[in-house]
Amino acid sequence: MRMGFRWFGAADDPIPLAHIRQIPGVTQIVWALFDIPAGESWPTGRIAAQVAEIEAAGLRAEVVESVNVSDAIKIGQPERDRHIANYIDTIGNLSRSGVKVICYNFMPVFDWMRTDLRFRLVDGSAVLAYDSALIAPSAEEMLAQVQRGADGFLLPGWEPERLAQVRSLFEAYACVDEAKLADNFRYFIQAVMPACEEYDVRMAVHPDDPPWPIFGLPRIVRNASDLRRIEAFHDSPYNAFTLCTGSLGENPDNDVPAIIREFAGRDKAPFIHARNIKHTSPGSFHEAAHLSKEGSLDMCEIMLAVAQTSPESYVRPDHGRDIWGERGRPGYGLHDRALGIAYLNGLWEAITHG
Ligand SMILES: [Mn+2]
Repeated sequence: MRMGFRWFGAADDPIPLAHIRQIPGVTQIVWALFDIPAGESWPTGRIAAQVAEIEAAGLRAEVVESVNVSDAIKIGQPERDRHIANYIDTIGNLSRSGVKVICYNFMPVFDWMRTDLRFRLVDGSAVLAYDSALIAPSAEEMLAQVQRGADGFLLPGWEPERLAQVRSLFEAYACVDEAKLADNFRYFIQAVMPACEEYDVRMAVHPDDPPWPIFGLPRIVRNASDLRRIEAFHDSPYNAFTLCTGSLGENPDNDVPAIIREFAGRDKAPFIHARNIKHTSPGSFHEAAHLSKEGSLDMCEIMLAVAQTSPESYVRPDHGRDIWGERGRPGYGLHDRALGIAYLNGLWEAITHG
């Protein structure tokens, strides 16, 4: 297990690299250049500067999350070929700075959805929550609701300039059903795979969050059978998955340890997001501390599956709670993610101890 921590860059993340370096076992920063719009190429100089900053702090920068896939690629618009050429450029540029894994998603319009970014647990901590009864009647209202809850932080996947056009985005997706989205996904994967294989950079698609359709938009990365379909686009370790235990686990029908065993067992899981969630009612959940008994997922069984099938995978805690008075970017504070890492380290040591 190579433990990482997601970081939003010195200008936009209140957590200094020096503090992350002090969390036992963390060797990797999971990073991105958040200001570059989807569809554009990431310049070599910008990449090298960011990697140098991370390495100067005594950490490594082998996992990027995310290089976003443009809506034109997802929709299948004419400019997709230019965007794919830029994506291929980015793959080559990242490889020259030592990047090994690119996490991305193939969700239309919304990268992820919650109805409450500060849901209070009984212990006074705050977490991200999704209550199907609280989904706003329109995407615009939902968007406003989420942005109000973000306290001015830029949320990954919720770039305001893109979402300002949410209505026209919905219109553009009107002709994209599940089959069309899957066709466009296949087209993208088959186009980038030669570069991934040449440059030794693995694509790792993140599951849909939540793993069911929202606002009538199709979702095609929801469960094991969806992952098998994506795997068949191009069967190679370079066409792989970010197995996010929380996103997959939000649907109680998904057996998360079994999914890890299946796909990591075929060397298709270079990156794991470890997160616990608690099911509340059908279609609803809130996030939880990493400890198994605080949520609905068996985190020990999950780490055992990783240890037995893919012990070299990159792992990061996913979202954490807001605790101890910290008021950070929702889900991405320091304290509870550090606690999550300490717990995952403990599970790992117990599981792998000779
Ligand atoms: Mn995740």
